[in-house]
Amino acid sequence: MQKTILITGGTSGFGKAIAYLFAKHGYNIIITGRRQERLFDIAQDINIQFDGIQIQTLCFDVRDREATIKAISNIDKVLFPTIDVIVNNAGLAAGLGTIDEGNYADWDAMLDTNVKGLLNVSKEIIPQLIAQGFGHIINISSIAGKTVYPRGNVYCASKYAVDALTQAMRIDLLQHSIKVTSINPGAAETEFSIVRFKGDELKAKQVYDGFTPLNANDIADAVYYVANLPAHVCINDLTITCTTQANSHYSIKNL
Ligand code: NDP
Ligand code: 8X3
Repeated sequence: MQKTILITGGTSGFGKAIAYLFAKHGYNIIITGRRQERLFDIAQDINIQFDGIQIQTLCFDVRDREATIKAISNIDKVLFPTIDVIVNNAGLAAGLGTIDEGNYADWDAMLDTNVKGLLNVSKEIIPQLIAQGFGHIINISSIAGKTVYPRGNVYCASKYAVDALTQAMRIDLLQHSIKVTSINPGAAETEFSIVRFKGDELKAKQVYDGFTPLNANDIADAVYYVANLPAHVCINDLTITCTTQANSHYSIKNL
């Protein structure tokens, strides 16, 4: 039977690349995001490029619990009888400043999206995984969830929470044969820094000056690898950086 992957944050960056890669390999795709037009365009393009797969788009904000419940309940059970893989990818950093410079709106956006949004989606999907007796939850954390870096404060805290939740989910879902994996990327050039710097594209570009960062396809490849191992094998935790970045502190730019 054809497998299905649900990817949150499928309108850009990692999520979009994951959708294309899994579609290329014959998975049915469910992508979510807030930007309806992008969801529509991506679904249309995937349908044109890849024959024989089903695709559904769900437009909602993961911070909105009621909208999340409604959207997940709208998944077409006939087209998608199983959910084999879910990638909790929707997330963001908002701002980069010392703790005294932070603002409540940015803190809420990061914690509500990266932590509570991940929980909202997971809570709505996990019953189906339990009923199936299999499934794989892949949480996109970050190297920021492994080591705190200057001015990263609340973003790092949100990713430390993702790391803790990944470990906790793995324990709680062991009895149901559900795999839980954390993928922890280092610097990757997507829309991430444009969002972090609130549309300042020049500032975003400067983050990647002087080295070759990861790109979205690198992370999609890793997700595909961990999602397609034998049933008895689970990669628990995978940290990936570009060759010129050792961790949150050390890269070729600051040696
Ligand atoms: P992008 O900004 O390119 O993509 C983020 C995605 O998340 C978009 O599809 C966006 O969709 C979605 N999203 C954001 N907020 C919400 C929300 N409230 N509700 C629903 N969807 C939302 O960034 P990346 O692809 O780089 O980021 C993906 C994940 O990877 C994030 O969790 C990020 O923290 C993490 N990460 C990124 C790294 C990097 O350097 N790029 C490194 C390590 C981790 P839309 O706007 O349409 O809602
Ligand atoms: C995104 C990568 O290094 O900006 O999680 O935290 S970093």
